[in-house]
Amino acid sequence: ETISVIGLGYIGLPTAAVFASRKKKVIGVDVNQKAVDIINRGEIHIVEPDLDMLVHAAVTEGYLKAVTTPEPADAFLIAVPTPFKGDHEPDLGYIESASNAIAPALKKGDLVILESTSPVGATEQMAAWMAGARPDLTFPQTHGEESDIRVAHCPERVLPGHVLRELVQNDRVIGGMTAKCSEKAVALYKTFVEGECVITNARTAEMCKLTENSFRDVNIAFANELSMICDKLNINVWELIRLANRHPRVNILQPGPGVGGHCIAVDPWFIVSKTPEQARLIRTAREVNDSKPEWVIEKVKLAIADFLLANPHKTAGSVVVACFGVAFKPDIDDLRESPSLSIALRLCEELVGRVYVVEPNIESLPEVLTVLELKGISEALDDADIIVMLVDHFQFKEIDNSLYKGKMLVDAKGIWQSI
Ligand code: SAJ
Repeated sequence: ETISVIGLGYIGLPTAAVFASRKKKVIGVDVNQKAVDIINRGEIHIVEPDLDMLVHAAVTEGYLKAVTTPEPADAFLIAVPTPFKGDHEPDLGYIESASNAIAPALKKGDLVILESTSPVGATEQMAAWMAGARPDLTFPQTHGEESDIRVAHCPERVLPGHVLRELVQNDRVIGGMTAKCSEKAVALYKTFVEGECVITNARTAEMCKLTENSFRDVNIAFANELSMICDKLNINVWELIRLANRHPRVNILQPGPGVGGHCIAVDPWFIVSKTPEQARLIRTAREVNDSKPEWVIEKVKLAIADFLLANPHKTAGSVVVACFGVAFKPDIDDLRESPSLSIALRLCEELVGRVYVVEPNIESLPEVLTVLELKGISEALDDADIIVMLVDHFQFKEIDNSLYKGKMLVDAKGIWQSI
């Protein structure tokens, strides 16, 4: 049995490597020739703990190879990006290209699984694209249980930074277009999934993944809204949340500088775009979370004004602002869609003084970010007039309070509980 994984990114590559580690023959497909070359050397082009070892072993033992054009296989897993276009409309362009790319390689009896997080209806659309490209084969939308090709949606739900563990241990939602499609998909995932494989239909599986991330987004928005309310009312939101969470049925999440990453800030829009009139709370939660970076920037500007008032010998141009943390969440090096990074960049653009960033999880900034000055913790503590705490990395929690003396603090994560 050969498994082909289309899209060798943050989900596809770990999935391909885990199948290969179970001694399955895996063909990874990616349009990016550079990524393909790196993988075929037994190396990786993304950051995920332990993935390098797994890929290295899989490639050297001959279970995993990467190519740019799909080859015949028994199961095809599609793990390509599903971004949104300008007006928060999902862009299924990558799924369409992947469907058209695998179509020539399909044969009777094959299983095609969509893993990408997708708006409701995307799996049926994918099957329609494949059917259009291969009129000689039958698909579930027209031939039900008798179809030549089986199609299912099995969304991934792994947490970046813990992908290899969660791939194996999490329960998996399996949404076949028919019962046989689901059965075939369960048999495939059982190769490595130790969690339960729970069967449903494709549309419910699509909505399930969107629901999970929207649930988290709405809950984070609640915490972020509380932080802005408490600021107006002169109440410490961190203490407030700690107290409220002592209630046995209350469990409020933590406010922050906004919501980052490539899932939680995107997926709720897939629900909103399908049902704009009904999805009022989900849309508002997105707007609340998206407004938080701007709110933090205003706080920094107020802090600078206060600092200049208290230090009349200083000029705006000589003020040093240090942003602590630019990753999208604690204890990772992932800068993608990071609200703290966007705050640092905006400050850099708008302020006349200097902007330092402190990010213990990276050694150097990517070239596009070199407008920012990357500094170590102690240098930033020495030089900064204003400290903006944006990510609760463990290294920042360990900093001794006395080292902040005389600085203006803007704390979006409650490390010093100042805002
Ligand atoms: N955040 C807060 N306050 C909190 C928790 C998180 O502000 O109390 C922020 C984080 O700082 C970050 C953002 O939310 O900017 C998202 O972080 P996260 O840890 O909640 O989630 P992700 O994006 O790393 O991964 C999520 C997970 N989904 C859920 O927990 C429901 C993961 O299981 C999914 O697989 C992943 O999205 C995905 O790929 O969809």
